[in-house]
Amino acid sequence: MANVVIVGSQWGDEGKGKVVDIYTEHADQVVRFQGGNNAGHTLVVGDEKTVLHLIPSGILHKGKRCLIGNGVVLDPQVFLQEIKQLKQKGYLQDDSQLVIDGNAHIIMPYHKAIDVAREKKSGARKIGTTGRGIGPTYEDKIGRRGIRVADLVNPEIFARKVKEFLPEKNFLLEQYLGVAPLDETAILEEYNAYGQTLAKYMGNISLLVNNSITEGRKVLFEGAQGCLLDIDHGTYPYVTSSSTISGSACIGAGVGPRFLDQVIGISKAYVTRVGEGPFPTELHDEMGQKLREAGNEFGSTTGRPRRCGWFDAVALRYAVRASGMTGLAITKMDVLNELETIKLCTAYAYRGELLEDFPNDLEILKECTPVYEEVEGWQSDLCDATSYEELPEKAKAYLKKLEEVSGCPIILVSVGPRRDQTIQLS
Ligand code: 2SA
Ligand code: GDP
Ligand code: MG
Repeated sequence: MANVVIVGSQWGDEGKGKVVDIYTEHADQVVRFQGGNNAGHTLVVGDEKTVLHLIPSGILHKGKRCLIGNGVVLDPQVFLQEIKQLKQKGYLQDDSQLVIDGNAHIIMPYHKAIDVAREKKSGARKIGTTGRGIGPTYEDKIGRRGIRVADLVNPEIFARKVKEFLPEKNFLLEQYLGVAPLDETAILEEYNAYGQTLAKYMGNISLLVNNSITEGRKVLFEGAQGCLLDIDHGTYPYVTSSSTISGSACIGAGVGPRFLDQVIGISKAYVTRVGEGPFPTELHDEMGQKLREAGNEFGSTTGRPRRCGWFDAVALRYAVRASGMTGLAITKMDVLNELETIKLCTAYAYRGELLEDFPNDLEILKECTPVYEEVEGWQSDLCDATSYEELPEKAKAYLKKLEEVSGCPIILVSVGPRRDQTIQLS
């Protein structure tokens, strides 16, 4: 296997965690390069379910190095808690398996407080964030007033930065957002303790990744959220605050684009979205409810019910283009098992026009309605299928159709949450 970037090709929760876990077998290192603990990546091995928010989804494989790149924003409390839980389950017995880049930015208590208070104040205009402080942390990174992992592990620098930044944050919290200010001493005490525990995991990810590639070892880059949540290419402002497309792997891990060989986009056999923002194929009826129940569509981080809708080829073609996808993994085929007929959107209708390309103007997207094709369902259980040949003809026909309308080859099909419920086509 080559160096592979895995990204979500919808609005997140496509099953990236599961696919990364499977591909880890062929890789030496797995790197997260953007986002933070807004992500929830679920792995199911046998009967054991693990939900990861920060630590790369390769961590269940002994001896595979898991790296958190400079592009990630890190909540140290969540990071340490995740380490503890993995160790309790018998994973991560060797601490050198996990490395976090010194330049990754720290999510501070004021970032979380600002995120939550801003959403509350926005009322109906809210984004529907996870409330984990992601946006405010990236704002400070770009504004050059961030605190990085390397600062956190150095108590002097950390104290100087907190003293410098906290008054402005408290002013915003108290005077504009109307919530309680935060106490400097309490922050220093809590975060100094995190810094000490975390120090042993700090390293230089760009160096580790590039050395590995130069030595001919393979690297898997694990994206979080999905292409349509990208800060530049997504449905702005209803997006996350990082770049979620494949190119982000270069920036968030410090590696040149010439080393990225393949880009695998993960897509459900239908679509979900959590949070606000336009979603042309959303189903507000019983069918939407049915998909939510059959697919257990609830946020892996917040538990929020996910909005559900039919497969959207217009959005997928856009994601394939923006990320330069070389292959698709189609997940959750089994969720459609019982349906008599299945719809898929192949174009949008907009003021009497037919749009085949995803509009990059949100005002247009908001008015788009889906143009559907309808196909017959297979109405049988796919959960135990272990090869493409075993799939019912109608399931194969649906996959062929998805391939045709997305313009990208399907290389993996997932028929259940477990690791073994996976069919690899190439
Ligand atoms: P944020 O918190 O600033 O990143 O939120 C901004 C938007 O990004 C969406 N977002 C997500 N969408 C899908 N899944 C995500 N992870 C969790 C999961 C979500 C959960 O795995 O289920 O548990 O609710 C994720 N993270 C961010 C978010 O909904 C906003 O639309
Ligand atoms: P991620 O953020 O892209 O890693 O996805 P999440 O973990 O947030 O959400 C995907 C959910 O679908 C998780 O609960 C997975 O266990 C589950 N899942 C993944 N693939 C399949 C599949 O093929 N079938 C079913 N039924 N569930 C799946
Ligand atoms: Mg998720």
